[in-house]
Parts: sequence; structure tokens; C-alpha cells
Amino acid sequence: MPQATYCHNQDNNHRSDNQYTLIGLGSNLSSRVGPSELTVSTAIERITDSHLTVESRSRLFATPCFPAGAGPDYVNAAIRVAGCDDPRKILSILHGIEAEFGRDRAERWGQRTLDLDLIACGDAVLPDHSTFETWRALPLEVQVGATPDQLILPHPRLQDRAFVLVPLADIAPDWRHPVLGRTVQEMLAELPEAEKTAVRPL
Ligand code: PH2
Ligand code: MG
Ligand code: MG
Repeated sequence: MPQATYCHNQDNNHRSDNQYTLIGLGSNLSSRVGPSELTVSTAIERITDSHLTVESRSRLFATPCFPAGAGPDYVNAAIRVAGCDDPRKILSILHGIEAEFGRDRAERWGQRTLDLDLIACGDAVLPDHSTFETWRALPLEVQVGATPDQLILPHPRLQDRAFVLVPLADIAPDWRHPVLGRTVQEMLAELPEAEKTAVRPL
């Protein structure tokens, strides 16, 4: 095993080998287990009980809905799962858990009981670099109405969103974006200060 690539002499959150999967959690509507905060923390327990190995979890954060006014504030968090071999299998496990928490995928865009987003799987760029680039470069007005029908990795908007990057900085500050070449910490440093301070730890 290539154990030497792990940084045993550092905080476990500062692994820079990218050999893990990053998942974002969000909720802005109560589920059967309760309000969003409880929904997100229960979902993390549920993922821990699945076949996925949760290596670390971020704090929970209250975040303003994006786009502003589209719905209630969210609770967001992120987790790091060991390995990065089979993103489509991980996605199908996540979809199953969303359904258990009452996620209705036809519901209005602004509100969801539980949203589990596959943010990154190690260095994977899916389905290929050029499709990834097309989605990453999508103008803001098109982004709101366009949903890809295939898995795009890394998540094409992760570098723009404080509600994704602030939780990620808790668990994977040194993960490096395989296309942009920047770490979570570096991407976060480029966001406007007001967007970062609007993401408040709970
Ligand atoms: N998710 C969305 C749309 N808007 N806003 C915040 N603050 N947090 C989210 O997780 C979020 C959002 C679509 O999944
Ligand atoms: Mg989402
Ligand atoms: Mg989603």
C-alpha cells in the first residue's frame, strides 16, 4: 500500500494526496426526522452506517440561499469519504439516502429536504475534460435553468460557492482541483469576503 503518500505527522484533515471523495450536504426544508440541522446531522450518521467510510465531517453552517430569494436559508456541511474508485456507485448510494429523507426530485428548485452532492472523487474529471469545461464556463443566467443529465466531476460550480468551500475547508483544505490546479484554501481565498462571512457556523 502506498501509505507513504499519507501525512501521518499532520492533522488528518491536511491530506494532500486527493485520494478521497468529497460530498456536500444541504437542506432548507424540514424532513421526517426534523428541521434542517437535525436532517443534515442524521444524514451524516446514515452515510456513516452505509458502505461508505466517512473519514471526517465538517461543522454545520447556516448559509443564505443561492440564488438569493429562491428559498429559505440552508444548512450545509461536507464530509470526506475514503477512496475514490467508483463515483457512479457512490452517487447511487447518495440518491438512495436522499430518497429515504423524503427528497422529491421534482420539487421546486429552491427547496429540498436533503441534497447530497458529489463534489469530487479524487482527481476524476468526468465525463471528460471538454464536457467539464463546457459546464464550468456556463454563463450565470444559463446555470440557473440548466441541469446536466450526466455526472460532471468535479462539481462545476464548487469554486464559486462559499456554502461549498467553507465546509470543505474544515475537512479537505489541501484537496487540489484537478483542472483549476488550486486547493480548497486557495479557491476560498479568491471569494469575496462578504460571501464567506455570510456562511455562519451553527
Ligand atoms: N443548493 C442549491 C441551490 N442553492 N444555496 C445554499 N445556500 N446551499 C445549497 O446547498 C444550495 C443553495 C442546489 O442544490
Ligand atoms: Mg446541490
Ligand atoms: Mg444535488
